[in-house]
Amino acid sequence: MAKVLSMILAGGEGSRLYPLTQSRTKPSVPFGGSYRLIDCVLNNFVNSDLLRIYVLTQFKSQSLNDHLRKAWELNSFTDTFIDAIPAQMNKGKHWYTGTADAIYQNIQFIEADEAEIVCIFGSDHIYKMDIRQKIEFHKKKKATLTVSAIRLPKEQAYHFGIIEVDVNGRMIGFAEKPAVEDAKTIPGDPDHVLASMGNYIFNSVALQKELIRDAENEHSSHDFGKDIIPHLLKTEEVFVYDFTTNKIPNEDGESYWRDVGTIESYWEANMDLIKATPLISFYNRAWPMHTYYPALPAANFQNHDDNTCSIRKSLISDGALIIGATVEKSVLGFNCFLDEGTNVYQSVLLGDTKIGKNCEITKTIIDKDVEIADGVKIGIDLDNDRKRFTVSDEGIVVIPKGARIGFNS
Ligand code: ADQ
Ligand code: ADP
Repeated sequence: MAKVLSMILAGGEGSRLYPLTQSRTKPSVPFGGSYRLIDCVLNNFVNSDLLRIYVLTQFKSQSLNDHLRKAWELNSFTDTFIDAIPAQMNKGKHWYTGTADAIYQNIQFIEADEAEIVCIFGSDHIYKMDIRQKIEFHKKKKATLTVSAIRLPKEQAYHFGIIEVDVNGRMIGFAEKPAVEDAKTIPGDPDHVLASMGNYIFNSVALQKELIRDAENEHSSHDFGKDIIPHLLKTEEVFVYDFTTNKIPNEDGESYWRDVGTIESYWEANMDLIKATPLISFYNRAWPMHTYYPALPAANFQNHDDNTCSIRKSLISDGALIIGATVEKSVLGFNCFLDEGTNVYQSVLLGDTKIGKNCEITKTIIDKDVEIADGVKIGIDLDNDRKRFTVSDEGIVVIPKGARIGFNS
């Protein structure tokens, strides 16, 4: 196997996920009860035995640094590391202007490394990928760059890089976030497009050359999707890796990949974990999902007087204390306390949450450290909720971190 160096882009502002990104960068947003978004890509690398990783941070990075230190520090005598690199203005007095600039400003780590292959992956997607299989494909095709792709409905084209490919898998066209009417559909399938998954495998030497060329171009926005890929495909061998061919041990269901860039997609991806047959499973022991587990007692359910606990189709993390409350189709992070007579339905609680008696919480995302008084209703009367909270177009209410709701003072 060729020597591989990996760089994870983890500085995204995540403005469409606001207010969940009010105090933390997007890759650090909690997900699925016990995880942070970045855990998916990190588990992909670790489970692929690729353990030489730089994590590039920029916006609001303290929460992410905390998580990386607690969950992902490698203590090893071997040449393995997962190191966070803060933006350091290595190439002038400006922050990263685009994703390619983020890598260019850290080019010295690539130059100093003897890796033949550099993986550059985004960090805010929910999926499992054996990256070794993608590297194998890249080598077989003798590609300079290999971009992973997935088929998506045409209406979503404006969120993604849209790819055109020839019969051999070679990229022949690329448009970053085109208008839906301009997006090139898959030949013979006018309802679907081939979307870039925002993860790239480069030959190291060609990457360095391209980054320097791009940095010298003052008209470039220094972005992989807008500048590097469209340029490289004209001059180099750029190949498209069909994600559906990637096989995870013990799994043979449909390939699952979600960009969780919006409140709606974030909420839906959480709900996907609790379907009767989850669309993505974190139970595969051949593909363990590592993260940080705080020292907490197991979830505790108690009945109280007339109120019996009822927990259905839900994920409940450690530290929970649920007394005579109902939880249905919901995902609860660490340390949630629910008091008697309260109903939580289709909601995502990020953790350290305290909800009083007889509350009704429906289709609501509650960020960390929120306290809710007795008798509060959220997600029932959306017009009223809009006066106090963020409510997405699809009617999902978001309670910001640290809010205290329904108390007099
Ligand atoms: P987007 O996800 O919209 O599109 P972008 O916002 O640039 O692209 O984020 C890509 C990754 O880089 C994310 O993981 C983000 O956290 C990180 N990032 C963003 N700005 C950063 C910065 N200043 N410093 C460090 N990291 C940063 C991309 C591609 C599309 C593709 C989609 C798939 O450009 O072609 O279809 O991903 O979701
Ligand atoms: P998250 O909500 O993402 O879990 P944490 O609450 O764990 O984030 O905070 C992450 C880091 O940021 C911790 O090191 C914490 O000490 C620090 N932090 C959180 N809130 C503040 C604040 N208001 N001022 C300064 N540091 C803070």
